[in-house]
Amino acid sequence: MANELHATSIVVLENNALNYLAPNGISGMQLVNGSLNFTGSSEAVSVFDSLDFGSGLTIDNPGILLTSGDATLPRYNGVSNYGPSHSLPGDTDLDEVVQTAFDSVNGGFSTTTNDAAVLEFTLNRTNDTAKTLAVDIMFGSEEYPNYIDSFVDAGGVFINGVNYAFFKADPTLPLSVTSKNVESGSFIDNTNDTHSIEYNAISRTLTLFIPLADDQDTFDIKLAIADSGDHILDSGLFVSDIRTTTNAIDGFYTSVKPLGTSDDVVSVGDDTATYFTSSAGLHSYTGSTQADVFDFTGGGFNTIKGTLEQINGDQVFNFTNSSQLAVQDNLTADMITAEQGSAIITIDKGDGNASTITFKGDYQNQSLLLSNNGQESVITLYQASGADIGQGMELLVGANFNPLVDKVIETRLQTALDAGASSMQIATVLAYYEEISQNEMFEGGLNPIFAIRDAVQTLIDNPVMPEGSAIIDIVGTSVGE
Ligand SMILES: [Ca+2]
Ligand SMILES: [Ca+2]
Ligand SMILES: [Ca+2]
Ligand SMILES: [Ca+2]
Repeated sequence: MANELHATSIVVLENNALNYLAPNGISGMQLVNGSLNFTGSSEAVSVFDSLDFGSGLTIDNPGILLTSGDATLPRYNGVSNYGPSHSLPGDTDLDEVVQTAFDSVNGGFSTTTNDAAVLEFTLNRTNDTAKTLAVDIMFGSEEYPNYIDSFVDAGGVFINGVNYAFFKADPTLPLSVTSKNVESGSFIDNTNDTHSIEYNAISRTLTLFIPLADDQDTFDIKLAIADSGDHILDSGLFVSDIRTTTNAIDGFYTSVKPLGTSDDVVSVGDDTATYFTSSAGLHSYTGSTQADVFDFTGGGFNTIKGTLEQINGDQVFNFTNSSQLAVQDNLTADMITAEQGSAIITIDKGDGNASTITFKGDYQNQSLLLSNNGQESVITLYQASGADIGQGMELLVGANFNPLVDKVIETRLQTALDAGASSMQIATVLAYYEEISQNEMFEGGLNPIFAIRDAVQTLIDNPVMPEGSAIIDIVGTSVGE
């Protein structure tokens, strides 16, 4: 059942772990028969279908929780020191992780681990299109806040013996309760029982992308967690949705997603590489100064907002007519070049700091449209397709303010569509509609029907291509993946 942690036996786990970690299989990969092996106490592992810790902290897919103690722990923070001893040994790979975490802070505490829970298996690559292994993880701990830098329990995700699980893709920030991790904002405080889990602090969901070496086809996966210094106060590693991607992305990203239907989604730190996902609605996303990923395959109307520094190195998946890039700068067409091979957009103001952002995919026969209001320069795809506009209408009409209003909107939008309004223009009306439909009292006697009618009329009266805008061709012939 959803939102529950279920006990499991080691026998069942060793037969079924992949049914939780990858219920639909792992594309391009095959589990090596008999390779699944669990080491640890049976109490230290549980399975789940999905988890919701409140305030947007969710794990949406099935997965496995590995802990250094009890994996069916309470779903509230009842005590500050939860976690049994199993008097079991640690793990040598995790010893190394703890030593790394302790690097400059070891105050004489032990750097050996105890009560390890380790799940291992081997995957064979059966299709070269599998370029990257991706996995969602979350780390929680009782060692926060009283034992920061002293009893630094540790978690790891190892591929062929190499740990890839770091906050901010920084090898000095492994999954552990160190002051560096706390100061970097990697933990969310739960000491006031804000989130429905016993751990005193948890991370956000982190998405790890591990590049799969071209010259290898066998990959040993090891998921592990352990206490350090003693055997008590649990830490836990939630693992979910192991999959491959055909895109060669690598790195460790903090995952951020919209929670409502019109959110301003921001990276959790200015320098935290972030993996943004989208959902239905009208959202903006502000990335970090690191190379972020914007994955809009979840739909919606999506605006990437950022300075040239913030967008540099970023990658966008599914940038469509429902997407726009709003650069917080005063750009002219002569500063922008766009090349095929995905759409690789380079912005160079001539100050020696060129910025590049890539729209992944096939952008043959497409052009970009630049609009500039002096402070903000917006880049969209030039041609809006009827399908996207139709989707916008559906969203708008589906808001169900009341049947009469919906009918008026439908008619007006059809007129706008016939007049060639772009999907972003439709989205602007949508935002306006949502805003006023959320107000119970319409200030100044504003009638929503007439307001919407006027807004749509404005769309119809305005040319599709705003004055002062410019078209930028995406030059070259190569096609991106
Ligand atoms: Ca607790
Ligand atoms: Ca323990
Ligand atoms: Ca511990
Ligand atoms: Ca960035």
